[in-house]
Amino acid sequence: MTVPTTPPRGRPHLMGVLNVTPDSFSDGGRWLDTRAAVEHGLALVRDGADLVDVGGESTRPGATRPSAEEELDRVVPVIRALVAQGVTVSVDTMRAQVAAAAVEAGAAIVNDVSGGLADPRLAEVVAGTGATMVVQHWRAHGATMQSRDHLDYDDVVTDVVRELRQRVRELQAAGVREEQLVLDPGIGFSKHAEHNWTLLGRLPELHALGRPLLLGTSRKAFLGSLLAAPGADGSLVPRPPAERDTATAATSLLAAQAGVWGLRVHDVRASADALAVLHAWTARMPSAPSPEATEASA
Ligand code: PMM
Repeated sequence: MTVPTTPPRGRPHLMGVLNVTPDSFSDGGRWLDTRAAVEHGLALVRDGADLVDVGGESTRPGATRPSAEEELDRVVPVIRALVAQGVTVSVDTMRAQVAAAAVEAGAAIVNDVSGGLADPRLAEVVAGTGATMVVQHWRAHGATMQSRDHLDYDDVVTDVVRELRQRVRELQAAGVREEQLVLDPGIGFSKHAEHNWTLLGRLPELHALGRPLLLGTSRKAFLGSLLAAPGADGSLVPRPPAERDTATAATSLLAAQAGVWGLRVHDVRASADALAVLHAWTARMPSAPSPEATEASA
């Protein structure tokens, strides 16, 4: 199943994050039990998620990888149960074996943060199943992604665009159709805060790649450092992940204005609210089509 390139209701797709992991940076361990994970997935949909992204491997800096079996055990039962309830599911995996089992269980999207680099066989799975694939900019696994050689850019936007273009070419050579691809600059993956802000400030250059864009800013460290405040000893302490949702919703609003296809967020409700405000506001601007026309075309 290919997911439409035109987002619903005239706003970006909201992709709710469901990490079935013990160690993700903001919600590790909370949804490790299958039943709790499925309930949380359904709650994300009630909050306004159009897609639920189920992941069994934490990609945070320094994370160690689970085995393929562990990853399968975590994600497949959750995907199957959510699909049975009519949810559009994406699987957040870098492994071909997991992608294949997830699509078999009903996932519509393969969200590979490595863009097909970590496991070259993943492209064959995507080509063979016709699933949508999110191709994220990536340079290395969590253990080394923030090492000095992986943070080396001449110009972060030009370099990310070039590396993503190369991925698209290689995936097409492996049989994936261009229409299957959604691209993602990989906020926080081999990037310092300044790199992340530069990418966000220059999104039109990423749009020039000609494919829909997904962004994952939710609760990430660059927001924590933006909102840092002095601690008891006077040194700056980053805002903790669970207190970054208002800032995340602000990025969602700005990214929607910049025309992205999708937003991957933990707190779906906050971003859905921000997008509702944006829609109500811009629909009444003199240059906008009437709100009724936008709704009719959605
Ligand atoms: N970020 C994380 C995990 N998966 N997928 C895409 N496409 N884009 C992202 O930015 C992204 C991702 C890391 O965040 P998490 O540990 O909170 O899931």
